[in-house]
Amino acid sequence: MCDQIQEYFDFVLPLVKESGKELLTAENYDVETKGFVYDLVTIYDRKIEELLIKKIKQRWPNHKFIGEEESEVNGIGNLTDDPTWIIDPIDGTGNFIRKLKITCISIGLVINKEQTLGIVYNPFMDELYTAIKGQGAYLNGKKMNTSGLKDIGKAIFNYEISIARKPSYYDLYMYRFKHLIKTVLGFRSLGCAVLGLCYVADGRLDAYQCDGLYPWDAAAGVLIVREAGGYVCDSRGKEFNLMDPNFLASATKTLSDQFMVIERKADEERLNARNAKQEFVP
Ligand code: 2AM
Ligand code: CA
Ligand code: CA
Ligand code: CA
Repeated sequence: MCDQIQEYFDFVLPLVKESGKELLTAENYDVETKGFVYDLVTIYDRKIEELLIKKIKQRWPNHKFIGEEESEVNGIGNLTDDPTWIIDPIDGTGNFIRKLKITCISIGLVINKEQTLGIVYNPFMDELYTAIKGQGAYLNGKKMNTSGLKDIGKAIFNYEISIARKPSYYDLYMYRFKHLIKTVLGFRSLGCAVLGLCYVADGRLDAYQCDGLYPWDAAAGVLIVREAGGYVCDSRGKEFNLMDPNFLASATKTLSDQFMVIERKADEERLNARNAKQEFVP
């Protein structure tokens, strides 16, 4: 099994790197929206995903795929026990369009519903994050570890605040923000879910949280955080679910528990406010 996963890894890695290099010279392309004004897509998102799927399918015709752009057409299928590649051809499309160099290509492989490998490449910084389950996580070939932080008061915390644009997430995000801004050392919002996770893995960030995402936003990155010694749970402190990805990824379990204490207070306040509103009959 190990040799087989290594074979998958060795096949896909150059495809990801070549696709990444193409982004470096991208100019004069159209930007479309996919239903919401903030949900952007370019020819590069589509081309990269198509290429990865085509090449892997040629080599392993039985493999399955869950990709952001093909899901627009086919929907997100159920995750089976078959080897399934989960692809975000460009994560941080908004950053890419504005030449903000926090953007990457992300691919993860899930077998028997277990995350087995993750490859993430940011061509603009020439940073390659990789992990194979049980073998650690690497940045450009060098073993990575999280910061190991255990004190929320010293944490640099990344929170994907732009998700609060979705009306169903607005209150949740605002209450959490209100409580956490007074607690953590620093707040960031990078606009790239996958690199947010990778930066927890390499210790640039201490924690990263996001709700309302999709499998491709989390597949490779969550494995990379775990292989770097980090702790990942869902946004309520329960087990992370790849097919309904909301998560808190932290340098340590101790840090994660500290976040959960604050967030439970925020949630309580939010629910009380909602109940009070509902009870008010003018
Ligand atoms: P994307 O760039 O692949 O779309 C901030 O926008 C982060 O949230 C990005 O990682 C982005 O991924 C992700 N995201 C997930 N769903 C989104 C949505 N509906 N609109 C914008 N960003 C979304
Ligand atoms: Ca997108
Ligand atoms: Ca994404
Ligand atoms: Ca994307």
